[in-house]
Amino acid sequence: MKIVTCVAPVNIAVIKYWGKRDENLILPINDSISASLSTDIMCAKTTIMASPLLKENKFWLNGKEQTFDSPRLRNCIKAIRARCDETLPQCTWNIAICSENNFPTAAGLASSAAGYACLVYALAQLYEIKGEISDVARQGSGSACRSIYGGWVQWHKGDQPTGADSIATQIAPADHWPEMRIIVLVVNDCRKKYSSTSGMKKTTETSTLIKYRAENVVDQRVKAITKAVMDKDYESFAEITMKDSNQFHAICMDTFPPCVYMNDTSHAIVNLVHSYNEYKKGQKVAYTFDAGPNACIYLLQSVVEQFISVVNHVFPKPADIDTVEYYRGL
Ligand code: 2P0
Repeated sequence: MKIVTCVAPVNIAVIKYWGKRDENLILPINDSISASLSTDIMCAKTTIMASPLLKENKFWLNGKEQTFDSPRLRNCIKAIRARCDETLPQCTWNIAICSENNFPTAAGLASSAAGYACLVYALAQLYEIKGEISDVARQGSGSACRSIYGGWVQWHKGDQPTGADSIATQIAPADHWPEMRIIVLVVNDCRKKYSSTSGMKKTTETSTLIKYRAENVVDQRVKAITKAVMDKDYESFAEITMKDSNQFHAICMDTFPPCVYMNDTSHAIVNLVHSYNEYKKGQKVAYTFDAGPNACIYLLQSVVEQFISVVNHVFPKPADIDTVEYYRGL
């Protein structure tokens, strides 16, 4: 019998992934960039047991048994097994997978990213695989390839039809910018109305703006934000982050029928951030929203205390926002 346990981080994109050029291999139409959060607050944890005594493969997610026939799960296992030394005994044994997230699943907090990254990393440990695995995590969920690494991470869209070059690389480790913090303002922790997968499919089928973004906007933003991260230039970083979030949601609105992920509270947070930045005479706080209403706020440690007190003043508990849930360095 062999047992492995791994944890993987949640990542929050600052240049968004939205739209695939290949649905099966999960190949994106543009590069994306994210930061991975520290795993001691928000993470996925997966334990896998391989044993000759197991009669069949088993999978539990957050304590609930799941079927083993999800094509994405099967693709990940198949791709990892293709890289393993078949003479290892565990290659012939059935496996039991137990995964859990310590944060709301499918509330736009990248649960599938951390979950698949963790699963693929744990499988790689189980089958003693060395080398690149972000391309396998990508086949579980696109954004999962970025959660294979800590710190600042770029997912390169790649050019090859096989997806071999559609991988993630680390731009800088977490300790490169130790003052950076992320606050997640949990507006709503229900499951989202439409999944990212179906939303982005509808976008690529119906939006004209998405093509403009992929061809004319993203590459230049990737270069500029990479430079901002490397130079620790917060103001440039903040402006690009907010503009990219806004463009992503504009494209969601350009989808037909539209994918509406942000709600009135989300927009109130946007207004609050801009008012705060105007008062401070510079970009001191940056929001970004994924496929849900929750706000992720990137800011420097020196601003955290004041900004949280402003949030608590404007959204007193227990009003629209449940609470300021987490804040943490990368
Ligand atoms: C991102 N999102 O870059 C963007 C921003 C949501 C909004 O990556 O179909 O769950 O599994 O590849 O990875 C969500 O997309 O979609 C996502 P699939 P995934 O973080």
